[in-house]
Amino acid sequence: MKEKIEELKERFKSALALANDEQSLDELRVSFLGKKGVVAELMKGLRDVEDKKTAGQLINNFKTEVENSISDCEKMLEKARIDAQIRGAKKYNPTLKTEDRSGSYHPITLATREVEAIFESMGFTIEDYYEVVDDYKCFEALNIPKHHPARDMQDTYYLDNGQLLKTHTSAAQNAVMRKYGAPLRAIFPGRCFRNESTDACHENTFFQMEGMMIDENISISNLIYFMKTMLSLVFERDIKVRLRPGFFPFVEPGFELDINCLICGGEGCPSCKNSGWLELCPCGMIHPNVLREGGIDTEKYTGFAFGLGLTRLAMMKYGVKDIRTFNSGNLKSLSQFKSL
Ligand code: FA5
Repeated sequence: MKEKIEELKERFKSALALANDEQSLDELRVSFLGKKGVVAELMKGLRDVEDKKTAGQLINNFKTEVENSISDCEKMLEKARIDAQIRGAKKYNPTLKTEDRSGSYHPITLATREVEAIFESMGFTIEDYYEVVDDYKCFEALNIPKHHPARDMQDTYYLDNGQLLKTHTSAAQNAVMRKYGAPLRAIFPGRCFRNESTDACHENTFFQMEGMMIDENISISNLIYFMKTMLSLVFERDIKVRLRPGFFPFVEPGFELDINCLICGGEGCPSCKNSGWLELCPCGMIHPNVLREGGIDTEKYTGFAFGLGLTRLAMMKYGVKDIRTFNSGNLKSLSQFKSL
């Protein structure tokens, strides 16, 4: 039995060296670990062996070795796939020099237009809204009364007359509900402002795109469908996303939708605060208080809303490592997006 297993080990090693994609690795797994595979045959053969205990141990060790090698190889293939995706993405090059002085669209404009076209094709209207709003629109209409702790998350810049620079595109939710009533499907991109320290993934001035869909029988399945469709069309490839519970007073339930950082492939870097994940698009089912405040009949209608971080999306899409590049006004950097 010992010699036989040694021989099988050699056979497995040679076959593993040739398995350079998921399909061949799967075939190898079936041929060694499947119901009618090599290990199963060895187990059957135990019947005719005298020292069953020793032979059984040898077979089990061999099985564990095969399982571990296949799992290691799987991880390597997955890493190689992600690396290739990152290398293949259109990359921003901070050292590129250009003599061309003609104008070009800002990458945020390009990303905004692309996402707008995607939602327009799914029946959403595109709305514009103010940058200076009042406390009611930014907070109170969104179920965030004065002195609610959720306000601490979104400090902003206040004008002498009590108005403020909007902290999120959700500030337009109430106006859009009042404009159209239900049913509605709308997106509204806009510039947002927050009084907070900047780093590679935080700016004090950045863009979001809000989306809302209100109709009869709208559920979380609709929300997930639209989020998945949007992300696969924007990135044109499969990307890893994770959905986790998130608290926002204007949705119930609420979720954080993160994407695997495309700058480092999930290993952790300054662009994702070393977590491997980037918060991109919080979302959830619109809270009944918010619907009621917008004049919507909550007995009949439900809806979802999301707040896509457009500037972060542009970072990931174009491989820009530091969000502050976008507001830098550096023509050498920004003119690279001309050809897109
Ligand atoms: C909000 O602003 C909520 N209004 C989003 C929302 C809408 C939730 C509708 C539920 C329903 P948050 O503060 O997490 O949530 O910001 C949303 C996204 O904007 C973040 O995931 C991130 O991608 C982006 N963002 C937030 N702050 C910054 C910042 N300082 N710099 C760059 N992007 C930011």
